[in-house]
Formats: sequence, structure tokens, C-alpha cells
Amino acid sequence: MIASSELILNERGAVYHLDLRPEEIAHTIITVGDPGRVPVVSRHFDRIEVQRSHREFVTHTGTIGNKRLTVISSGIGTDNIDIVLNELDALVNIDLKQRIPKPTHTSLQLFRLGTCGGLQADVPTDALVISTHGLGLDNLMHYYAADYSDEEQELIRAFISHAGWDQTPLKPYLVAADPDLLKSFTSEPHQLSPYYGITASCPGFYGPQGRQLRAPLAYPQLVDQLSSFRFQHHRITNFEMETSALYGLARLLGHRCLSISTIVANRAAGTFSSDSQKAIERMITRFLDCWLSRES
Ligand code: R1P
Ligand code: URA
Repeated sequence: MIASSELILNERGAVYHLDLRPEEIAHTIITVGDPGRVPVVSRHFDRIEVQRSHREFVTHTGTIGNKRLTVISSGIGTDNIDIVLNELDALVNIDLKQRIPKPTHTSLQLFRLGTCGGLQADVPTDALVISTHGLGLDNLMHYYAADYSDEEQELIRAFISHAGWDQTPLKPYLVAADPDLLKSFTSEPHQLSPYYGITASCPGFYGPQGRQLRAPLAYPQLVDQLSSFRFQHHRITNFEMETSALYGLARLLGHRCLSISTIVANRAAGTFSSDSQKAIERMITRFLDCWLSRES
């Protein structure tokens, strides 16, 4: 039995941070960082049946036609993804009354619709990028007993050697996207975007993404180190702050995940989107069209 200190439920019988009960989520879930993006997504629902909000975690569950889906905000960072993924998993795979894992496993389909910084000159501002892998510059997955494939280990070794990070305290990890979702959304007839690549997830927006305002940086070459990395056909296209943990925890818990982002800040070109809300709306519409046509 899982103790009440480990799996905390509130007075509604809902999981502690998300304030959600099992019947309040769908098995297809869109995660966004910004709580303000939740209604922008759920505007596309035909009907919203559940609306909950606690801290940065805003949730709307509803339907488009006969398809049920949930959109939830994670707030910023992989530490929040730890909460979101563990609590969503508990909602489907733990019997909350008896506080024991359920005998049969339910796999969620998770999609992140985020924003990011672009790292390659040929991937323009406002473009959509699909993450083939999450490169974790954060340390969340080091707290879990996760396994990594030979390809993932080869890629991370190649990156550490390229960046010259063997002698630094940084210990990046790398996790691949769900292969079926990746294949489906990067090829016709459901191709979301021609742009895809490794997404670096950083534990901050300024120093950890090589932005110098007034604080001096320990890794001033970070943007160059990321953008110049090449291994076989792989390169790092973009960075943001959640994908590595989403991919790592989703796989560890038996869920399928694909991360999709709109480039709002193009670090290679030194520009910011002139209308990021319009570009984000395009991502949402495009994703829902592709997802619905794939589901039908
Ligand atoms: C930083 O501005 C935030 O924007 C990106 C980063 O991952 C980070 O969460 O994603 P969202 O727009 O989804 O929050
Ligand atoms: N989100 C990030 O994390 N970085 C950017 O540059 C833009 C959005």
C-alpha cells in the first residue's frame, strides 16, 4: 500500500498538485507550459466537460467529435514535469482508494505543444519542430533507474565529447521520442512539419541557455556547442525546458510521448517572432488536424 505521505490526495480525493480525479482526464493529453495556452487549445473542443486549476496546473478535458482529450499546463521546467507525469500516471495506473498499483496498465498518449528557441539558421522563426530526442541538460532523470538504448548512449557520448564536457560537473542524458508517434507525425499523410531534430532541455532560460544579461556565464560557448553538434544524421535543432523529462518519465512509466514546439526565439538569427501567438495558434490547429485525421 502506498502511504499517504507518498501519494497525497486532497479532500476531493484528487491528486495533490494537479487537483484531478481519474474520471477528469482523457487518455490523450496535450501538455503546454503556459497556463494561458490551455484555453487557447480547448477553444477547439466541441464541448468542455472539466475545468480545474491549482497552482500552475490548469486542466481542461473535453471532446472534439467523439474524441476525448485533455489539455494541461505544466508551468516551466523539468521539475514540474516530474509532478505532472507522476500524478497523471497515478490517475490511470494506481487504485487511489486502495492505494495500490492497478493489475492492468493504461498507457497515455502525451503531446507537448510548446515554444522553444531555434538553434539552426535554416529552421526559421515560427517554424514547428518535432523532437526526435530530448537532450537533458537538467538532472531530473538521474533520480530514476532508467535504461537507455545503445543509440541513446552513443549519441550522448558523442555530444559530451563534442562539447568537451567530460571534465565538467554537467552530466547530460538523452531519451528518444516514442518511435511510432515520431514516425507518424514526421511522414505523410499526417506530417506536422518538415523540421525535426534533437531538442535540448535546459534547467533555466538565461545562463542554462547561454543568455548573458548581467550574470557572468560558466559556459559562454553553449549555443555554439549545441548548434554545431553533428552525429550521423542527427543535429540539435532547438532548446526549451521540458522535453527531456517528458520523454524520460513517459517511457519509464509506459506512456507514449511526442514533443512539438514553435520556434519563438531564433538564437542563430538573433530574432524573436513578430507574432508568436499567431504561430502558436497555427501549431495547435495543425496538430489537432493531423491528430484527428490519424485517429479517424
Ligand atoms: C520559457 O519561456 C518557457 O517556454 C517554453 C520553455 O520550455 C519554458 O517552459 O515552453 P512553453 O511555452 O510550453 O512554456
Ligand atoms: N523557450 C525557451 O526555453 N527558450 C527560448 O529561447 C524560447 C522559448
